[in-house]
Amino acid sequence: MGHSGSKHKPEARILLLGLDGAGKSTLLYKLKYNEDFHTVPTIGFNVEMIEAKKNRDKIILTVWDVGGQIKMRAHWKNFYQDTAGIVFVVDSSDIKRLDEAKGILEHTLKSEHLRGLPVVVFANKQDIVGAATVTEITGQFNLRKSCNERDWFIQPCSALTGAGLVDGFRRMAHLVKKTPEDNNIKETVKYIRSKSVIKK
Ligand SMILES: Nc1nc2c(ncn2[C@@H]2O[C@H](COP(=O)(O)OP(=O)(O)O)[C@@H](O)[C@H]2O)c(=O)[nH]1
Ligand SMILES: [Mg+2]
Repeated sequence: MGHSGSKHKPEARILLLGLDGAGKSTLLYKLKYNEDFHTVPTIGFNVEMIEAKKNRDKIILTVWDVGGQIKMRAHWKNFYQDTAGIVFVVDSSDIKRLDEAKGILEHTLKSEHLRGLPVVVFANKQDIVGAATVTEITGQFNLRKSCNERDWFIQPCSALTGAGLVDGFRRMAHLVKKTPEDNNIKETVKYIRSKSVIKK
């Protein structure tokens, strides 16, 4: 999928969040190129555009990976403006960090800018034996309560094999409501540069 032909389709900005190591970069590259990629920790942000169907129309999801490392978390709020949906990636195999991930998601959802936005939680790394299931994560994260004022969905996936990714983003395309006219990728990049939020 190239950038050409995307000009007249609505865009929706999707925030890709999750702890470091959850699999965000792997997921993005897998989606875009449909092949495994050697990934390095995200410095700053990556963005990919995904064309998805929304009912009979097409919608461009611009998926922003703003990095999950502790030093980057303070910058997340700078990306909240004009966001249409949240994708939260969980390393389901890292049982020891599930509570930490839960805390970060809860904290994120409390942000005023993200009020009412749809959430798709990707229960990633399902290819690993012993990974927490969707049912277990839903319970441990208390998702029914923390997401009770928004549309939400939890998608099992493996960013490594690609299983579940398309389904999850399709779901997101259906859930996003806000598609501001002026929310295009060039304006967003300009905005971020002007604020000098993150320098490459
Ligand atoms: N087994 C397995 N490993 C994964 C999966 N997704 C990501 N990883 C690995 O987890 C590590 C962290 O992934 P990365 O995409 O860099 O995480 P990020 O910090 O959230 O961007 C890398 O070694 C990936 O190869 C998955 O679905 N299954
Ligand atoms: Mg990364």
